[in-house]
Amino acid sequence: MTPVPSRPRRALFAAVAAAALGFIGLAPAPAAAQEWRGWNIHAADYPNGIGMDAFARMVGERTNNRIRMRTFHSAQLGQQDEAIQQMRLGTIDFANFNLSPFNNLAPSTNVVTLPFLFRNVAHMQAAIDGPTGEAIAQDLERIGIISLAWYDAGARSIYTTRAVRTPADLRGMKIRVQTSDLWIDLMRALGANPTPLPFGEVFTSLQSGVIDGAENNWPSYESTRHFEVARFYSTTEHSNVPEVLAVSAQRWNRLNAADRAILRDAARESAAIQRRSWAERETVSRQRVVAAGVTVVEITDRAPWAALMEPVYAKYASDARLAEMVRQIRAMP
Ligand code: GTR
Repeated sequence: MTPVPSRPRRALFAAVAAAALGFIGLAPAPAAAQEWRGWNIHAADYPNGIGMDAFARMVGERTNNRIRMRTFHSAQLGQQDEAIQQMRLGTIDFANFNLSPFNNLAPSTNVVTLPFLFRNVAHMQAAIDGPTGEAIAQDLERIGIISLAWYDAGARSIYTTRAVRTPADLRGMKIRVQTSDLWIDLMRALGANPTPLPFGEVFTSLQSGVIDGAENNWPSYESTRHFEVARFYSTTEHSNVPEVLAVSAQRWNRLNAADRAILRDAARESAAIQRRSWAERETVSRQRVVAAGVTVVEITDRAPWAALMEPVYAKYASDARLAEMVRQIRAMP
């Protein structure tokens, strides 16, 4: 006869059985769980950080935490050029990058960086969400970067330590640019002295007089506090270069189709969140810097600026494939 366990022993039995069931049924299989490291140049409360955190949360929820993503904000894992290299090597798993730092690596990214190409942000979005984006995704895949969605970055304008109203005012001024040949040539064509520097060095370089200005959108100008040292913002709106939410091919190649679909969907949904947050932040950032006493130089006639860009188009958009991409973008309604 099997002895019936006494009361305390029955309770212990039940507890052990429940714990075992709980372990089998609920806890994710430790061997299958992946920890992904994400790179973000901006602070967590910047629209891109909000988008990336939403992406990570959705992927965690939808994979029952088999893929656990953590974003390291504020360039904790290095500056953008280093992060791109790390992503190609597979030591960073996902990231949000501006497309300009890819200009020398992935030719089609030059197209969306080109000055005065897009009429406005809606035009840029329509292009990047369509065939232009597909061409760029193919080029990025060739260098080990898988594009999942496109984030907004608004329009970039020039800001300086003294007022700039015309290209003539820029002559000889040292203006920081991203590390890209196109950006160097663009600034040269405007008559300035281009100075490539990592984003994280712009504030101190402005402060110490190493540079006289830089160029960026309202949210970056405000969040980095560059406005405290470069007090004039000229609304040149010379480039609408967008950004990518991407994962390392090293990781991507090991995912099955179902997980890839989860990541793609979550990335697209995160882009909708980022874009909404972006639109709000642009207004808020502009208000903040104006309240802090920045002089906004409104550039209403961009024709004299655009006219100087001919050599940039000749150099970066003359190749048949890229010229065709430019033609298609211009022909968009
Ligand atoms: C910001 C962009 C960053 C970085 C930065 C820069 O607008 O979001 O990824 O490219 O500009 O100018 O370096």
